[in-house]
Amino acid sequence: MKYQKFKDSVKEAVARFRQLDKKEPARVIAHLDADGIASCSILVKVFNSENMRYSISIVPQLTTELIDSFAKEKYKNYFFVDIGSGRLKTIADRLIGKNVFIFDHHGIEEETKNPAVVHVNPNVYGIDGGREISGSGIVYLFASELDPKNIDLAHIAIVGAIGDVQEDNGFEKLNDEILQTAIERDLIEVKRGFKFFGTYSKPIHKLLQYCEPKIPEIYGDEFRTIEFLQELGIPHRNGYEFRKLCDLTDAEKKKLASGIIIKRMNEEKPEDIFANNYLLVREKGAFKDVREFSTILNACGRLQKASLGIGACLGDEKLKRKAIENLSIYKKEITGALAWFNGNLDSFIKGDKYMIINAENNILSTIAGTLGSILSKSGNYEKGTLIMTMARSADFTKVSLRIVTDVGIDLRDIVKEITAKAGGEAGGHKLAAGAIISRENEENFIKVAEEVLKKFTKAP
Ligand SMILES: [Mn+2]
Repeated sequence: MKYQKFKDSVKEAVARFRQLDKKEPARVIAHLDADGIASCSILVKVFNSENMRYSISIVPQLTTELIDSFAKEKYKNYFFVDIGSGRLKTIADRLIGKNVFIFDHHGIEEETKNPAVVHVNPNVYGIDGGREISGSGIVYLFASELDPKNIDLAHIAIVGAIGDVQEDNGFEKLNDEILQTAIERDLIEVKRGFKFFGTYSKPIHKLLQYCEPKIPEIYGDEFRTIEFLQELGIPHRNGYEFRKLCDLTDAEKKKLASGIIIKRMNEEKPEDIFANNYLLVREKGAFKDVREFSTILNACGRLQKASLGIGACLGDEKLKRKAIENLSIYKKEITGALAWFNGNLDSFIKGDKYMIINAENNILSTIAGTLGSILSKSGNYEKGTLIMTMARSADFTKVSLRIVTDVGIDLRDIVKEITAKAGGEAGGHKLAAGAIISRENEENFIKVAEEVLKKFTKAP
């Protein structure tokens, strides 16, 4: 029943879309992560086939100020993808006289009665938008309802869902339906294989040296990694070229798997090195593996090169190459952010189970959250530790909050409590929340944040 209602809302959106004057250019606002860019790409494909013009903005979060600036623009038709529900009422109240479409799977601010707003969100019907479908999944359902030829974009929705970490040994419900369609259409194949990242892009010894989960004894040591491969009888080179994990024969992969499991014998789950690999049938290289594809999109969004990511989703070979180059720039940014962090350990605010890091202009504001995520997974902090990172963009300061393993605390509640007292606008969800504040407010915000973080981490 709830699925039927949700799908009816998609049909309703299609009916409303058909009534639009297609000569009017569309205004698209998307979230800057992989799912946002994937959502945007599907919509662009729709606009292209309808001969519609469009203008795109990729944003980290929707502040009231930003919504007001969109409202002032002369467009008539607005599309918010993978973003918008968290500000539903504000958008509805401020984009007066506009047609507004919101395709989102995030939590909803407050329902609106404004009939000019078409809101498609599974959470409205009690479907879990965190697990069952991504923003790009919703845009895909819309696109394929509008024109069945768009069913051939099903794989893009899976790239978005993987980007939003909705895969866990397979997909649930709506995502799984989309995956099955992608398999039937020969767009994706699912193979059980190593869970390591970089099968199609990294030299095998580089991959194993730093892979997750780690391989004891060889971790971080290039020489011992090559030695390990030699002992297994697996050449890491073919002539002058380094081999990749995807180049290994099945027999070599089996030898490698048992070699790794033996090295991991003292770990909790030595054999925890396999996962489903989602492979795009028509792609090769770094775009073959959906996880690598979504990482590239994420990098494009965070370096303000979303157009490269959109081009890659639409199959433009030149933009794909540029998108890969962009990934290495992104990796350098992250390496730089970690180096800055490690060089300034004494300058952070550290509490019993919280830490506040204000990077100011030392890292990109778009990777403040990434730094927090990496630190929270580093194994260097106690379970339940709250990590708040801050960094400046040209016009605001971005705040991100992460936690070391999920202990049931809702990070969005914490950020909301801080912004209620200190100002700024909160966003995000349970395990990755954030805020946008003014630069002048940093000092005051940190003071309030410290009290609130203290309160949330106090032993009961
Ligand atoms: Mn999303």
